[in-house]
Amino acid sequence: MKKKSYNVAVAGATGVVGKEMLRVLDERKFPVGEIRLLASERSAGERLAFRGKEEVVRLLEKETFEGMDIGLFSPGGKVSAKYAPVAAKAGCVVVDNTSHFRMDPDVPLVVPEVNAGAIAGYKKKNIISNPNCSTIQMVVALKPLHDNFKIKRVVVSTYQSVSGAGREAMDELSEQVRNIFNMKDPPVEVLPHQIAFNCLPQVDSFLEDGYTREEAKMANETKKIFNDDSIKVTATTVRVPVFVGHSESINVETEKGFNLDEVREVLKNAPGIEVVDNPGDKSYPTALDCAERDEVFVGRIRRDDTVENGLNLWVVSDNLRKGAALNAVQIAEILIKEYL
Ligand code: NAP
Ligand code: 12T
Repeated sequence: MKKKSYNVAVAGATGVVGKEMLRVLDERKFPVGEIRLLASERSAGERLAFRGKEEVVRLLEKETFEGMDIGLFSPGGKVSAKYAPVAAKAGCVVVDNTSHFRMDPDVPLVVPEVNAGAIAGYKKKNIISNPNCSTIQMVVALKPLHDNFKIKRVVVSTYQSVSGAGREAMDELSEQVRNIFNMKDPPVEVLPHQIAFNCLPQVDSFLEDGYTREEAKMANETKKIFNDDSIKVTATTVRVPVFVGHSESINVETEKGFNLDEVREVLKNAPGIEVVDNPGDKSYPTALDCAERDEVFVGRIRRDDTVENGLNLWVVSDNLRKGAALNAVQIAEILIKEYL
């Protein structure tokens, strides 16, 4: 017998991703029985509203997952590493937003529009990973192109908002702007340099080879999600002084030839995509327009005639929604429909 409702634990509920999870669960009428909001001792005891009711935030501990069916996790990589397996063992299927389990071969890495079928593999560990925000919006846009024209190589540069780095980074941008207008020194504590009126070619930390972890995630996760190691991806990830919404300039080379009308058609018909591309009308996606929206927006569609079968795209999405909370809740919806 199917359950009528499911008990949902939100780990990291007070964070920017966790709060978005609560909004998305409510908006999409997810059949929530009990909701359990979890955070650190810093916020335990605080109240957050869910479906018009005040809920008390509890301390995330080993025992807090008893009786829970689904865990939506965004408490940071270290906390997920420790507690996702605890929740999973207690029978709570975890959808984890951190990078910790993404490349684990026994954990599916899922974007429903691309590889919903992979969810079946959750049974090995009772954990499913949500990909990185920058990867999610890119693979949604690439999926119809890969299906129709087979992608050989991708060169991507990102323009990532500060909300990707959490609540403290958003506060830091606000405070820097305020201080600068008041002739005071801007605080630099969360992001690696001043972000106000600046662009930083660093998201996450550096690896030995000169790439950042964010850049490596985009390449590795894309291969895993498409289940295709032949797709070459090279990325430059950049933090920009935007609060919400990641933008990406994506250059694609395909195996098969295409004409631009076909490209527009397959993008328009693909799930989760909205094409906004009318240059005559100054019409293209921007982060401000895409914030609080669910779709992945694609514009500036044009041929790159410096290579055979080259294409340029501008892809924008709300990193807290499709890039995090919405994708996680979509996974949970498939879980309850097909498996729980
Ligand atoms: P945030 O705004 O800084 O929030 C962090 C949340 O984690 C808060 O609820 C915080 O609770 C909680 N937390 C921190 N340490 C904890 C602990 N020891 N025990 C329990 N809870 C703890 O950050 P965020 O932007 O929401 O992101 C959090 C995580 O999600 C990060 O790991 C990040 O990698 C991941 N993320 C993924 C994507 C994606 O690409 N899919 C996008 C953004 C973020 P307190 O209020 O108690 O501090
Ligand atoms: N460092 O989930 O800082 O892997 O924007 C997401 C966002 C890691 C992740 C960021 C990050 C992740 C950021």
